[in-house]
Amino acid sequence: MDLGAVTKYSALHAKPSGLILQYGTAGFRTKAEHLDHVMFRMGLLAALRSKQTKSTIGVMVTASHNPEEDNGVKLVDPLGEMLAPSWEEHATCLANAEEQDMQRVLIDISEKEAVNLQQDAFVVVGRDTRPSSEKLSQSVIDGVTVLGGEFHDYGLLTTPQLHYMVYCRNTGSRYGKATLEGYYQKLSKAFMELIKQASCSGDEYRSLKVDCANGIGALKLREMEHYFSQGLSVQLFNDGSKGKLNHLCGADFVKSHQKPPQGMEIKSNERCCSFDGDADRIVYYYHDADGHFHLIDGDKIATLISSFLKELLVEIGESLNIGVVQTAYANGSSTRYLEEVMKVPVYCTKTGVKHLHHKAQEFDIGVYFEANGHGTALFSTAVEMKIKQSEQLEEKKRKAAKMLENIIDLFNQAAGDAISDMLVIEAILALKGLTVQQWDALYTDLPNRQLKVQVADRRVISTTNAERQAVTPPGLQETINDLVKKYKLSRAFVRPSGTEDVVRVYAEADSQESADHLACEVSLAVFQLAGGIGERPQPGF
Ligand code: NG1
Ligand code: ZN
Repeated sequence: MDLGAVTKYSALHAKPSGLILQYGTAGFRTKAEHLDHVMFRMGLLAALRSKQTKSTIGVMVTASHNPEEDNGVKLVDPLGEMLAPSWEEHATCLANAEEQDMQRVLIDISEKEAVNLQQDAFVVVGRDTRPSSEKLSQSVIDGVTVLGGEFHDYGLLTTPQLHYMVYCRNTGSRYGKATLEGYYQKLSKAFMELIKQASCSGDEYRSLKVDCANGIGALKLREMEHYFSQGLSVQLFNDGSKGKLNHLCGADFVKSHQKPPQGMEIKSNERCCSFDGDADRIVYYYHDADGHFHLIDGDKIATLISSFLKELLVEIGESLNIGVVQTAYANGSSTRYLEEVMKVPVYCTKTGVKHLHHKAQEFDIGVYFEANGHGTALFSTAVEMKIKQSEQLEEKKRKAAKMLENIIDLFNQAAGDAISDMLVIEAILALKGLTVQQWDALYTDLPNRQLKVQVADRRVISTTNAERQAVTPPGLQETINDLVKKYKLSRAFVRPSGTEDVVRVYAEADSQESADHLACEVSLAVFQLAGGIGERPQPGF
């Protein structure tokens, strides 16, 4: 390690003194102008991680659904997974080191992790469409090269596409070719093969309106659409030609405001979906004949996908197991439906896809989705073995095995992916002959409300039981329990956000009015017991 060069180049990406940032659920995320030094240092860290794992590491420059002025960075581990926890700590240490301590921190990390500094390093870099992203990704590359690492800059990519590239490169291309062309071909081929089997693929299954959040999803979907246009025609809105990224549009806006995005004309019963700013989340929705808006969120997506996969497993007649993984934000109706009607085991983990991903790996088929639309399905080698042996099976079973094989190919197993989830959903709807209303009618969501509360230090709130109960500050959970008792079919919880400096409050109940009241009362309790700052939460928010 040429420490002299590190010091020299680091000075060109100097850290504003006093700035402290945390590697959170989604990496580092803040105003773009504060991130240059973080990017350079994440380039250094990615090179070290690559040397240690003797594998390609990915670095993605994006702030997902956050405002256009923000940016962020996260590292992608060899199998397309989120960075290992001990390295998240190194990331935080390195990002917060003052200039004069940089050498020491780098040596510390290398020693702790037994990094062979002579080893080659290879890092792939991708970025979203934010104006700040190009320059910031150049800073990442500076960091990689200072440590003698090589790199490939993919330029503009969705986050899941970068995960895919990393996965392909580390599995000797068995999974797919590590190019955009490879990604488009793999997914489109699987999609076209799947829908060939649909008996009822009338016109209504063939078109979909997509709100691209004015982000990278628009560019990539446009590049891809001609690969699958024989099976599905997509109409793109908020494609970035006019509006601002994530502003009044995109999956996060639609989910949290429970209303359609701006810039999209919706006729009754038309199937629509929204991506977020880096295209790793997707939610569906439609307007019914009375003009009412219906949201189909990650929970209902998980329900559709897991019920279809369960049917395929029954068809094959195997005792392979399937499980669904959710977070505390999952609508109570979805959990009840999955457990009681579909008889699928459901597990709850902490917020953040890495937790869900980890749990989902315990099953032969693990379907995981956050309510906000971030998720995928994972398949064990036992499932793949079964498919391989299916040649000897009777016709009907062989067909189910073939579908399963195409679905595995269609899911980007490395990460939740809006494009791949969209194609899976469209294929299932066509195969099952389901309209968007029929899908929506599987169960009725409990009315719910999510709010944010500002507190002086959100760490005063600690939680247990997959974030469903507050342990500190004292008295908060008891207060929440008392408030919840006042409403029917109600539930509420609070947790500190891992990506923003706020406490999140969630409430659901039998009516929207009750959910709104409960959320407001719980917010007030947080404000009073956890050191609220600024304006007191008001009814009516
Ligand atoms: P935080 O800020 O920790 O609530 C949010 C989302 C997560 C996840 C991360 C990463 C909610 C309630 N929270 O986390 O699900 O997507 O961002 O982007 O949607
Ligand atoms: Zn995202």
